[in-house]
Amino acid sequence: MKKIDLRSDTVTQPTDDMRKAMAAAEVGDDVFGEDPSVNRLQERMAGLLGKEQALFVASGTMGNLVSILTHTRPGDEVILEAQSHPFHYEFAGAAAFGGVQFFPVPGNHGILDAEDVAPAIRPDDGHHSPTRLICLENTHNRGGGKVYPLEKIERIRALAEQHHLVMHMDGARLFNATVATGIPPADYCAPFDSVSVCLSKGLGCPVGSVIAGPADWVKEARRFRKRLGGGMRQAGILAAAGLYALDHHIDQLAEDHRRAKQLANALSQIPLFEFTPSSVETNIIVLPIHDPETTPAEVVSKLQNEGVLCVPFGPREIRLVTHLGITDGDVARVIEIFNKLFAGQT
Ligand code: TLP
Repeated sequence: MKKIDLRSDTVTQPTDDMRKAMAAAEVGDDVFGEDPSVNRLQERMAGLLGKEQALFVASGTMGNLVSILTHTRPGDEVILEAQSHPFHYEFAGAAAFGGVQFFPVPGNHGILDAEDVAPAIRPDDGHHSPTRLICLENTHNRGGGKVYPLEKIERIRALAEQHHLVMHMDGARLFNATVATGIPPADYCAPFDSVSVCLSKGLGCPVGSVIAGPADWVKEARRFRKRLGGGMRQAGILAAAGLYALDHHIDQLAEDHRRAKQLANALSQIPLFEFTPSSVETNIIVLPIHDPETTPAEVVSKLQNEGVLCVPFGPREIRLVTHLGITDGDVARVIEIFNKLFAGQT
């Protein structure tokens, strides 16, 4: 039985053409700054994101960590959304390696307004650790792939400037946001001092993320990357996958979004999972389970027995993610299996 893997957009296999591009990559020692493929990827990403320079890093987690370490000093406070990836899934790296404290603020499906952020900014007095950085996530993973409205980001930026704070975007899925809205990546990144973008999610690369910001900031970030053991050598083999993905895999994200919406429309008709399908804006579906007797683990296990993989995503939810490896036929099959297993259940 063919498995249909909707656990994450991280599960993609590199395509044959991507593997060919990797095999043919020109490489050098990147700790010496001599890997032509890494340098090309960094220059290209800096241009796309509208920043002076960019730096290839091993993962999205490393991208956020290096960025936070570069922006802060031990004892600083970072404002981020309460469901954000660094707060939930990054093993408290900023606290463990940087002595940084998080101030998590609940948003609406992961999206914060300036009015939510303002009360979390510490007064400059003898009682509080200084707020230094605001991190926003676009698209928001635990928010169900929500796209950040640019006006909200710009209002938060104005607030940050009033308080002399810097801003970082966890743009693990930034290209999903740009494809969904038509907003160019550089416009989305302009209100931020730094950004982190993953190549290993919807873009379908096996490994890698890129962070970007001002040249002096990237110089410092390069030191933190090395300190964390992230100075890679002939990393051009990986960067070549990134360059290939920028050419071939950005536009297809629209197909992932179309398939996620089709799936959401069908699943929302099953009473057990009823929800507003228009809330699905990109490639992530967070599906609520209404029956208190049915656990996410049970739903996941029943689906797994039929060859459909997804993950529990909270006490009452499961998550399904479309990606490069999911076809229209897969979506039709998943809908069929959901109906077979759950249509009669409320
Ligand atoms: N997210 C993964 C899991 O860790 C939850 C997933 O399957 O969605 N920022 C965001 C918004 C992310 O969703 C992720 C990965 C990361 C950062 C970290 O990227 P990696 O996995 O490359 O360290």
